[in-house]
Amino acid sequence: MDKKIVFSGIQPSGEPTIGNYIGAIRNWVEIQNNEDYDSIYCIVDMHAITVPQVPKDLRKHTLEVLSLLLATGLDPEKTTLFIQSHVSAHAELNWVLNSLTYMGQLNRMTQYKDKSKRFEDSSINSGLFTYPVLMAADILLYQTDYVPVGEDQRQHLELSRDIAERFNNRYSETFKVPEALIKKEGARIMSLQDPESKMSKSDSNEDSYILLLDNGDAIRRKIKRAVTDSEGVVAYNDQQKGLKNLIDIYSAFTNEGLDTIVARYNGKGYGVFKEDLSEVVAEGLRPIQERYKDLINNKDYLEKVYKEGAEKAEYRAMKTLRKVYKKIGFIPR
Ligand code: AQP
Repeated sequence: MDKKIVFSGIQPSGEPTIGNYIGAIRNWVEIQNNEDYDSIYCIVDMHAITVPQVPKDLRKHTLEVLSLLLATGLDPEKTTLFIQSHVSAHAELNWVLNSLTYMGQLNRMTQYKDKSKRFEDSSINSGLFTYPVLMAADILLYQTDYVPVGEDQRQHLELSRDIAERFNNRYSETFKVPEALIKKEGARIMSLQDPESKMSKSDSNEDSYILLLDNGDAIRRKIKRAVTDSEGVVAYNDQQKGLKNLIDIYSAFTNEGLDTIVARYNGKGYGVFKEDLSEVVAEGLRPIQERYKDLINNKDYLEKVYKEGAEKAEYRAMKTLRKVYKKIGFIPR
């Protein structure tokens, strides 16, 4: 039986948060270890420049993200792991798909609306607007069956499907139409400071997120400051959104059911719960952080991983791109 192809990406727009980890990265590791899947994971630096980046920080974050992906358990022997800008087919297919995507569709994208609110009008660029088209190119180049993402990416995935179908209808069957793979648990980890918006690595308020590289003290401080409510009862419901998010995080790190956690803290205050949660998160991140320390200092190994990854990815991506160019009427070189 043919293995199902899985593709996903992460932006090196900062250090990954526990939201990226719970909603995406830990699922990637699980998929990599499942024989039914052939997985491809990409550090999407071209997506990251759609908001302002300091060049030396972008380089630093790209290697940090690569080291963290390896530290969480991605294995280049089992998966294809590469940096987006190393495979030029992404930019090339992006251009073709741009010519197939309607402005009205992009205008409806909520991530664009949210992100453009965070920046001055003068720094909102057309790359931010067409971000989902580049994402479609990433996915469609590899004839992807499944895309494991957090809930925030569902709308972008729908657009990728639309674009694939439109191309197939116009030029004949070329792309596989991908499906989102969104786990119910942890699909949307919220900001610790505003439980109405999702946790994001580029949030300007450091207390809103926990980074995978935060030490025990930082984790304790941020969880202590996390917004809750005045009910004083540890319960899981939509009226106590801050607490609900903290219970989701607890559950993600311990694999315990929500009821078990709520029952354990019955009659205890938020202080005890938050103290224990800090311990749970710090303990959960410790082995990742230890492996990370070795990896980030091994530049030769990191270079070997991303170079070999790019070669494998390029071979596959070019097969699709050649087909696309032929179908739309470009003359082969
Ligand atoms: N808060 C979250 N909860 C669950 N999943 C999340 N993801 C992101 N935030 C959460 C998932 O992580 C993967 C990689 O995300 P990304 O870096 O490509 O872009 P993003 O979704 O825009 O993540 P951030 O952290 O919010 O980055 P910035 O601040 O740069 O925009 C995706 O699968 C995403 O669903």
